[in-house]
Amino acid sequence: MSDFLKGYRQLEQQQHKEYRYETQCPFCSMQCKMNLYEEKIVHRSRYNATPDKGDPVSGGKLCAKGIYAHSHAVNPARLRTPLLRVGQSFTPVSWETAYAWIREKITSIQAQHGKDAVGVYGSGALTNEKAYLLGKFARVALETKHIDYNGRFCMSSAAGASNQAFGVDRGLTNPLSEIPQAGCIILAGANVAECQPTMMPYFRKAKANGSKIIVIDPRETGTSKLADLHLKIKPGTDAALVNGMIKVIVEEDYVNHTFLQRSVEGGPELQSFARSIDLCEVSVLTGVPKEQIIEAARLYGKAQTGMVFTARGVEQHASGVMTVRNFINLVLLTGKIGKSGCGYGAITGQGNGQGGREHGQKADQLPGYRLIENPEHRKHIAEVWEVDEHSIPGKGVSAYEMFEMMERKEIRGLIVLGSNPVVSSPNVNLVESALRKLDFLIVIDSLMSETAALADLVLPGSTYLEDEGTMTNVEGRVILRRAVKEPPKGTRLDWKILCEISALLGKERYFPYNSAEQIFEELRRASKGGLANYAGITYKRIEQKKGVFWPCPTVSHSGTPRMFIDGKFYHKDGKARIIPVPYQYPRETMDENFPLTLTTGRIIFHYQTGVQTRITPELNKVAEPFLEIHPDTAKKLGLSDKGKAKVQSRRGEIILNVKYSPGIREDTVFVPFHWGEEGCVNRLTLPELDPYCRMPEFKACAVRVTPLDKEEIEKLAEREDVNDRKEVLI
Ligand SMILES: Nc1nc2c(c(=O)[nH]1)N[C@H]1C(S)=C(S)[C@@H](COP(=O)(O)OP(=O)(O)OC[C@H]3O[C@@H](n4cnc5c(=O)[nH]c(N)nc54)[C@H](O)[C@@H]3O)O[C@H]1N2
Ligand SMILES: Nc1nc2c(c(=O)[nH]1)N[C@H]1C(S)=C(S)[C@@H](COP(=O)(O)OP(=O)(O)OC[C@H]3O[C@@H](n4cnc5c(=O)[nH]c(N)nc54)[C@H](O)[C@@H]3O)O[C@H]1N2
Ligand code: SF4
Ligand SMILES: [Mo]
Repeated sequence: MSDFLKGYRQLEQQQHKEYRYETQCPFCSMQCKMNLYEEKIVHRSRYNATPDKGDPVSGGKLCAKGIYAHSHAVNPARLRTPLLRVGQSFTPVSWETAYAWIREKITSIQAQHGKDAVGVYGSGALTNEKAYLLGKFARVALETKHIDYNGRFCMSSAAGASNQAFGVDRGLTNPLSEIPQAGCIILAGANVAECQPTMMPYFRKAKANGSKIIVIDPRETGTSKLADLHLKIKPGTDAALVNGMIKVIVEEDYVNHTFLQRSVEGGPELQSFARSIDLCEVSVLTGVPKEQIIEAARLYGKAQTGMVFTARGVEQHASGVMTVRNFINLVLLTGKIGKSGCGYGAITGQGNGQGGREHGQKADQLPGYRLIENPEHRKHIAEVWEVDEHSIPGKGVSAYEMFEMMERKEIRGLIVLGSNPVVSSPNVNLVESALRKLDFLIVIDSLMSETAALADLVLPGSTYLEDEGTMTNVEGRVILRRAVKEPPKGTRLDWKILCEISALLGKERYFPYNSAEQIFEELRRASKGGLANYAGITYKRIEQKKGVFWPCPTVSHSGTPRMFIDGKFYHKDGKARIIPVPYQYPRETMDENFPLTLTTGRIIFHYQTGVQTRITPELNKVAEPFLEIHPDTAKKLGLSDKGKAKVQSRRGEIILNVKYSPGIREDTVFVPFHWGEEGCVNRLTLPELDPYCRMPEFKACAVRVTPLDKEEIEKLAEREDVNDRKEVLI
């Protein structure tokens, strides 16, 4: 060994350090706890994540995304300095320069065009503290009514339906630990195996206990493999399918009459509506054989206990609220709620999909699920915020509608925290155009997302390793994530950035926090008495109890793992609501030009718009955007497996790799939404919005799929060649 090498080895030994961080995965709503080990050798670090065996939620497991989650946070691609656009490119600038620019932009745009000319766009990935702060930042620092967030695209229809039916919206009415006690489980438009992989053992255990599992999905998935009955439904027809099931439940009398009489409004109307349903018609509409509809109804109806879960497959439709209400109708009609192994669950998606929708980053909302237009609610929050009640702006518009306002130049400046709408919004061609029209776009992100790439100013924010705060998981359990690392040099904590911008606008006295915990303490007071009541939750209690379920009104209250015990709901009269749900067709009709239904969703290795997972080689294995299509359909169209196809809707077109999948319906194709630019499926999706909650119709639009013509093949080859050369240069 040379002297140099010997010296280096010695140095390695001297400087070899090992750290263990107790953290949790930043991705999906399971929020699995983990130990992250860092082995530091001279200037290099090696990381290794292992599950926390004591985690009551994940049962001591992690999926691949969790194992590699640290990769995006410690990635060399991490942004390290504010970047200001100069012409077509970015120039690194100091925080002082960035802040001077921000002050000038915000004050001049608001002076010229009014306070509401600046908007804020938040995220269900943010901690409760940041989501709460962002809502306050918009209303108090910017004094704008325009704030909304990516959760609008996520489970807003389930939230709307739960509020209407139960008078409150908590994703799961029961803890996960009760799943194995359910005699029958319905998973509707939910691909748990890929989207919440560590939740699967609960379903496996249920199955081992004899539970019957019904999966409703147009495709075979990892989840449908578990099913005793897989209803391979036509996208967008779930409400009709449920009507068919309700008919059987009413006619064969699996109805819980005592429960209906005591705890539910609307029972008789639904029962008489059910009698008018024609099962043959339902079968034609949904593409599900009549016998299967009857079997599903009997399995669920006869079971002593049962749980119904919905996810984005049934929720991301322009009639999402009513469809979810029909699934809740099933639950209420049979009285399968409020008991062990009996309940309803909208499986939340983002890490803080639940908490993110409770504390004021929605256009119509104040913290604790309060309503911005309710005078009493405004009064309570004004007191906590120490502002004049009248200074709190009114209700703004929903996420997609904000982009429409930008397109019309009614919103002229936007601040984005924790989202990548250029890839995740429906009809992104409009979103891109709208963002380009802005006088300023500020994006706070730790990585250069497609949206950040369009910004005028990018601020390097924080990741889960640096950011302390609470997240409310899929069960409604509030858990605490401690910060384990200092923000890398040049970056700042998101919540500090918001406080600093508030100070620039002369509002520092309303943002006096020194820690995330102080923000949480204020959130507790703000949520007190609200539906999502966190008043009794403290950091200490969360740590002691491994999470506290809301509502938790006082520090002596033990939290609420199961909702609606004894059939008591949150409407004033204590009753739940059921109503007939006449079937509505998907907004876009298939015709000879656009004959196939496109539905969209996820795969296990990527998270959302892929910003955090595409940069991880281990996760980026399925690197190419693809189109899942039935081989018979593909062959009729002249498409070969692994070849290319052009997919066109009435709004745009993209080119994708073909993936034969005998498990998908022949009239349906599926594309994941994890890629931007040319692979972005949201160039095709349509911006039809649900009338109640403004959820877009991500899960059903009409498309045409064709092979590429000669010219397109040549163009693609040219592009791929350029991309290859780019990689060589890098
Ligand atoms: N790997 C991974 N996990 C994730 C995420 C991710 O991006 N990647 N994102 C997280 C987030 S934010 C969310 S919201 C959740 C989403 O979790 P899910 O909602 O489970 O995921 P999706 O793939 O969007 O949709 C679920 C299923 O709905 C089916 N489907 C499509 N259209 C219809 C329809 O009309 N009716 C019915 N019944 N089914 C239909 C699709 O075929 C798909 O299998 O996942 C979370 N977890
Ligand atoms: N076609 C189609 N479109 C969809 C869906 C679908 O099923 N089909 N699903 C919809 C759903 S359910 C969702 S939830 C949305 C998700 O859509 P988005 O929220 O737009 O997607 P993400 O990839 O999660 O974007 C998060 C961005 O914020 C950054 N980020 C994450 N956490 C933090 C943080 O704590 N601080 C800061 N500063 N930055 C952070 C990430 O680096 C990333 O750039 O997409 C929706 N769009
Ligand atoms: S992505 Fe979800 S299931 Fe996977 S490790 Fe992270 S939190 Fe757990
Ligand atoms: Mo989501």
